[in-house]
Amino acid sequence: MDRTAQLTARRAARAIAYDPPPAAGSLHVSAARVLEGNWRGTSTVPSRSLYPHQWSWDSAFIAIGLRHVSPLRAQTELETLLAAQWGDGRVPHIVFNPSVPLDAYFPSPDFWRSSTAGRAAGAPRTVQTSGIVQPPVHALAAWLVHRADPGLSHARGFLARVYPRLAAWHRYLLHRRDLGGGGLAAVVHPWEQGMDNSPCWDAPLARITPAPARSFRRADLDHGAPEDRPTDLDYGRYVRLATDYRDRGYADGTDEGAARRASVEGGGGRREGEFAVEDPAFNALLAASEHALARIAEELGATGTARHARAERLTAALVERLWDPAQGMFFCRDVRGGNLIPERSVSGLIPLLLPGLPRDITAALVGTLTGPHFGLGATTRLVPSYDLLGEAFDPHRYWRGPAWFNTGWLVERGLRAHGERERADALRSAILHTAEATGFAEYVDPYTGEACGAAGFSWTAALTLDLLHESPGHPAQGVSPTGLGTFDRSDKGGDRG
Ligand code: 9WN
Repeated sequence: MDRTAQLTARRAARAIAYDPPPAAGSLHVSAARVLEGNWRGTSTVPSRSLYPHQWSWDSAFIAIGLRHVSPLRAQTELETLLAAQWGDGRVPHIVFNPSVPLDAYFPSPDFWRSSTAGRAAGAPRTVQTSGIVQPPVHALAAWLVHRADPGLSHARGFLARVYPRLAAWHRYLLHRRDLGGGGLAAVVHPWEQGMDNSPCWDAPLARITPAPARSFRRADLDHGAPEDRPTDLDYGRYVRLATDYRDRGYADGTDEGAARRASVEGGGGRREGEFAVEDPAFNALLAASEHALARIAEELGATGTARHARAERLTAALVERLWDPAQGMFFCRDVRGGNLIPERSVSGLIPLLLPGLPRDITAALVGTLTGPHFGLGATTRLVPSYDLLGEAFDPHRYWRGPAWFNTGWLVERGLRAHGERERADALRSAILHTAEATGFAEYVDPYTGEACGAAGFSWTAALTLDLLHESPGHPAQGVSPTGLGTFDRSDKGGDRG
């Protein structure tokens, strides 16, 4: 059967029904049990087998769910991550657990050498981390965690302690990472964007000379099926990019001083990174988090006006630089090539999360989400990570088609924020059913819901808890769907102080 016939047969076979959400009680208990099992004392591992350290955006999603079980642990999760922040403001994508053997995950601390190679950029001395970043979900998470138990938060001075770190983190992204000069942050490695193996990276990665496969040993293949994971060639390129960045002292394009210092200290040349991409989800999360940071500032008695304005500027820059009206979605921009990358990824739908998006854009995004490329409510019940009709589509391979729960959660929030209640309810219900049926799988086949990757995955359990507790009839403590309050046009100039 050719590809089109296969797709038609699948579509015909699958009538997408709306099932009511599963019973909350037992699902809460099993989700909480996953988080309990993955808790390591001050933070949570994404997966016991595959990812045995602390990951940055995982921890933000985990904290969003953990707040419904233990607000104290949720605060601690974020504080542990932020304690490993670098002097230049970057929040590393991995904080390593020193008691885990080096060969349990690759690349390990001896590859990143953060405390030496990252010295000029202000890497911490006592804790080992990676040198790249992940999407900035943290201020949003901190705000939601605070709202879950404001009394505890005030008593512990939670917001006052995390605010300066979150502000420095956003400053790093907005200044050091504006590599395209258009007001958006660029990622310098596919791992930074979080959707590692997305077809969006294929073209910019093709320019990178891969590190030889024999020069490193992949630990992911000890746990994951090779046909679901990135190829050795992809890994060779990931390793090359990370090695070059490390050898430049983790200096960014605009960070000449650090590059010079690294060079003097024997860190290698000052060659600019060959990979730089402006990604819609990364920047939408930055804008959403900037709104959340404004709320935090207001809660601390300061004004949030400038931050809200910055979030609106980011939203405008997203539209100006990454929106394609003809395709009805956002695309990645290859900063080195100067062009939009014509691959449809779930990342291009995530700006739906933003309250300040013009109405014609949100309508077009919903059209694309429910149209043939993503099929939500027609051929799929969860949001695929990549274009169902794309050349590179594969329902099982990492970020090249399967549905993830964090992106589903973001799209659900976006639909709800823009008044698409029925679609949001259906997606919420599908996420809850699938999480339960798969034992909180890392990701699933977008057509069949078949479990893929690791089981007992932390953000799947955490976001299940969040959807259970933020049920449509009972929005927790009056928090809006995005957790940001209402920032639509009618609200402008409201309580921003
Ligand atoms: C590299 C931990 C992380 C997630 C990413 C996911 C995967 C790592 C890997 O696992 O990435 O950071 O080894 O593939 O793609 O989104 O944060 O769960």
